Amino acid sequence: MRHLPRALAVAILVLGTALSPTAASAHDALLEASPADGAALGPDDPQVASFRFSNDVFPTAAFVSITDPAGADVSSGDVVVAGDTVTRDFTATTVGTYTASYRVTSSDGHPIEGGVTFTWDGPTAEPTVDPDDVPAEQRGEAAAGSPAEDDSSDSSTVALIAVAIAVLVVGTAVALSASRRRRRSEGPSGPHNDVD
Ligand SMILES: [Cu+2]
Repeated sequence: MRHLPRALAVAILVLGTALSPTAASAHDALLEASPADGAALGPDDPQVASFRFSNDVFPTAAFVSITDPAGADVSSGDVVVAGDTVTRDFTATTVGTYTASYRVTSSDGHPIEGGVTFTWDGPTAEPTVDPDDVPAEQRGEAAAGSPAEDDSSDSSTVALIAVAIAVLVVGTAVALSASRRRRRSEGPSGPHNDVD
């Protein structure tokens, strides 16, 4: 498979050299990349990588691929060659650094390759949320570190205090009603008067 484009390229190179003495003097250069190298894409930016060269590229041997932060290929659809520009769609779903690479046959018959890296910031700011803004229960589930332990001991202390207050309230109510009952049943000639 790899030999066919190369043989074609060599044939075109020979032909091009024969027709024009200056054709092979220098191979084409990348003039513009989109996204630009180092660019930061937002959620509304088009998910298309394109490369524009100093000359038309050969449509039969043009490759463009885009990889996500984990190195997985997230290119979609076909490589589209339009004159001096090659484009390909991609689908970004993971926040992080992406690489868009190209390999095309330049007009002098030489393969040229390169690429750019850019970041995709994602649809929401969730990954950069301050940990303090996350509810304690979620943090406790997410990590078993010391902050989570502190949170759970805090909440169990609160629970203990709540139980203690409940016991106190119920106990006081029971004691009050018990003493009220006792006073009612004892009356003026109760045991206390006998002791006196
Ligand atoms: Cu060249």
